[in-house]
Amino acid sequence: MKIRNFVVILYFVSFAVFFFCPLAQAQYGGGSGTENDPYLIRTAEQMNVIGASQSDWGKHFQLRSDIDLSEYPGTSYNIIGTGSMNDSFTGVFDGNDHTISSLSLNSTRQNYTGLFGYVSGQVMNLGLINPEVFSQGSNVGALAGYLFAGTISNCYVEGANVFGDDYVGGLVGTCAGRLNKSYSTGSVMGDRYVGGLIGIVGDSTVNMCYSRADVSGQTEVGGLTGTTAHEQGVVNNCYATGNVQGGSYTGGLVGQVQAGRAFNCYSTGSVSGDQHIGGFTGYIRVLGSVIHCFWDTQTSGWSTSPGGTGRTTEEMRTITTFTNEGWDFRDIWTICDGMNYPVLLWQIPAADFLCPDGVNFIDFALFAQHWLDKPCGTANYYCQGTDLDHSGSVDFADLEIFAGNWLKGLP
Ligand SMILES: [Ca+2]
Ligand SMILES: [Ca+2]
Repeated sequence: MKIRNFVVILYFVSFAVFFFCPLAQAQYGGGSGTENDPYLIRTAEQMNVIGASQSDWGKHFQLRSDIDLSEYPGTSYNIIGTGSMNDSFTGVFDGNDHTISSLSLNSTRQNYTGLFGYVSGQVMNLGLINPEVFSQGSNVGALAGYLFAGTISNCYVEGANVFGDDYVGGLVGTCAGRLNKSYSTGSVMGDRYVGGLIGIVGDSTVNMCYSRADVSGQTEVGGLTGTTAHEQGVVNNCYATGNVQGGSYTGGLVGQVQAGRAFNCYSTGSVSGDQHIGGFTGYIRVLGSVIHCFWDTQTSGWSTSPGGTGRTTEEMRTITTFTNEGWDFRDIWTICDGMNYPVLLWQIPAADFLCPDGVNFIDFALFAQHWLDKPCGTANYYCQGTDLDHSGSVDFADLEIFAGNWLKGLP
């Protein structure tokens, strides 16, 4: 009997060990943190655990729902990746096309402030809605304070309210990695190196990004970035439309091109400041270059810029202005010729069938015209695109997608 009891107890102990060990990971919504089985994040509480679990900063994460962080205001949210290299987020965070809203940070001594403080891993497919970030330190961005040798792609911040000291950007404070297909809207304020998307571009490649954020600062202030500061730094196929208010070294796209290059970019925002101001950039140093770039002389209020070519609003809305300089309107850019400025192909919302830019009544009229049409397929371009889910017919499922895109993509 005794042996039998022992076996029963052993059985229960094994049972408990087997089933309760995974509770160690129950702080997340599932997964084991590997590439094939990432930790799943479903709640604000789970999101806030990551920053407190430094041993997980090299793991894989995936968002499984939209998250509202408003219950973690001030200093209560745990920033992920708090320091420099040794305290960096080196893992992979896949937002899975979800959003995180109401991130609210108020940091006084922290030197790397954002949803992520210091990133040398990957962050992708994530949207931040209405973040409020306030820091009395440097390297401040709603998504990441500092990106070092990592990659951020398909990320955005809408309605940013970002305030910091130096190296302040709507999305990323200091960018010394790769930033692709990302954008920002809202407002950004700082002292030095302040940009709508990025505070400062170091040894970095920034590709197909844009900013509509308004920017203000003291020196090195730009619609997209405050400064490009490294010989290897490149900003390719980007644009900025926000208004820029600076002191010195202030421009519609880049405050100062210290080193590196801006290539195939444009800006349209109004620019104001005291010294070294220009429609596109305020100043270009010897190691810097601006190639095939433009700014709008009317909306910027500037007929001069040390780099770029000034064009009227009408010319800025004409495709040949850009194709004459070799811009790619097949795979990278698109334009409603004569109506809108060029935009990036990747940013066009699904239901924006017709010009002008944005999903409005003109697009709806085409949708209505194809209502209940079938069959839709490759032969008729899925009923001119109105079979949004490619199901073969235009019906309520497509209407739901259309409604979800309503008014998106307006200039
Ligand atoms: Ca449209
Ligand atoms: Ca359909």
